[in-house]
Amino acid sequence: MKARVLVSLAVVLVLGLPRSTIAQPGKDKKPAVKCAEKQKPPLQITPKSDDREFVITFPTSEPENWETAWTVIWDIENGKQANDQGFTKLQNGKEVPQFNAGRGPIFFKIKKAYFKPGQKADWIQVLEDTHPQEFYVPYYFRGTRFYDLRDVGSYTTLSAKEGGAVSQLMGKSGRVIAELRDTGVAYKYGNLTRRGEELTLWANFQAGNYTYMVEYGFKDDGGIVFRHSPTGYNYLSHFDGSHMHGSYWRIGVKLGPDGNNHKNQVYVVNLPTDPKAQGDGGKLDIKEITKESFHDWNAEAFTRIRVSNPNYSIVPEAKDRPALPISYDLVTVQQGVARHRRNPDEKYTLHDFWITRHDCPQKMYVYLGDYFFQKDALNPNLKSLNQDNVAIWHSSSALHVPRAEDGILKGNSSVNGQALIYWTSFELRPRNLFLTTPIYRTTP
Ligand SMILES: [Cu+2]
Repeated sequence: MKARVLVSLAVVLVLGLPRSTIAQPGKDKKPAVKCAEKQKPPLQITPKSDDREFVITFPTSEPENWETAWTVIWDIENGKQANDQGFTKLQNGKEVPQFNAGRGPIFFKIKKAYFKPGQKADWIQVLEDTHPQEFYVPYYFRGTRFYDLRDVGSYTTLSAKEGGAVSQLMGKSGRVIAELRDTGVAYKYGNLTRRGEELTLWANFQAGNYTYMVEYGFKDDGGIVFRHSPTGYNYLSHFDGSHMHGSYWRIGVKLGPDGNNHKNQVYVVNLPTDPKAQGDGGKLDIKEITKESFHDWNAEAFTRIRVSNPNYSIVPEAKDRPALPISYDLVTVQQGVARHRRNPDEKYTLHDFWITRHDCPQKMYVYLGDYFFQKDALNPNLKSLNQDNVAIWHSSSALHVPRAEDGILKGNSSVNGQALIYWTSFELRPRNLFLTTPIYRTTP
């Protein structure tokens, strides 16, 4: 037994748990493997400070020989900070603050994120002011519904032990964990292969009986993965309480190096669905969005939203084409499309992507319907994007159909179990930020 306990951390990390260490039901009273000591991720953080900015380089196994890097500036903001920033609603001609000034931490923000696609490359800003702006939970077959961010919860404090094997509790308030993750095989052909890495920043929003996990995954290949998941204790302790967990995100994109990141262009990209347009001579349908507008995700067209910087290229021009501007594609991973039409205040759910200027006076996702429509007509005052920076508003939703595994039998209490986490996600994928495959190794 003692020998089992002494299985080295390295072996556990690399190979996973040897089968012989798994406790047999009813045989071992204590866990067979002790919790190994954690490693800290290799973040450059000012020691003993409330530093909310870090740099990480990849691959993390080669700190001298790194190839890509992220600089991330994050924050958790409270109700007063939100009100000071203009999170208001126009009511009878007056701007009414939407958060009680005493509300705790309600926004888990990436204030800025910069990616460096090579040691000699520029730092390229990607994000500016990105956060889940609402968690909306309407129940089906009854009238119950919750605006959990606007009206109810806040981000909770975490414990360092909740982090993975390579993790760190961040900030003075301890509401964020940074965690280094193996993301599996990044590419493979024969013996040319490597595993990918992601620095995940996560927090947990608690609203009464429910909580939401929120994650930002900064990948070694320049991608960013956005994830949300419900968990906690079901509001209704029976099977027929189906409900939607919607996470409504504001994704502020500002693409380019400092000093050259104010001009961006936005496109909606669709694969043509007409077979005639898919043959020889056909091409992707790429339309520039020049005005504040909404767009829908078409499953067959694999709709994505692209942001480009027309003034910054890494891939130079060639004989047969101009230089290729750097871009990021917002690619959504939909389990379904959550449309809510039962209540007049749910207009913001009627489209999948809303594009506004970055300085749009409407900062609340749930009032986007009021911003885009006046009664049922389009707001005539929607602005030209003018190739300025934009905010993309997008939701990721999970339909929760309660089951016995969600701890609802015998009522919702801590002794009976809780709803397991299940994720919704979407990604920002880099496009033409590299001259070749990121972190490619020709010698395995
Ligand atoms: Cu649920």
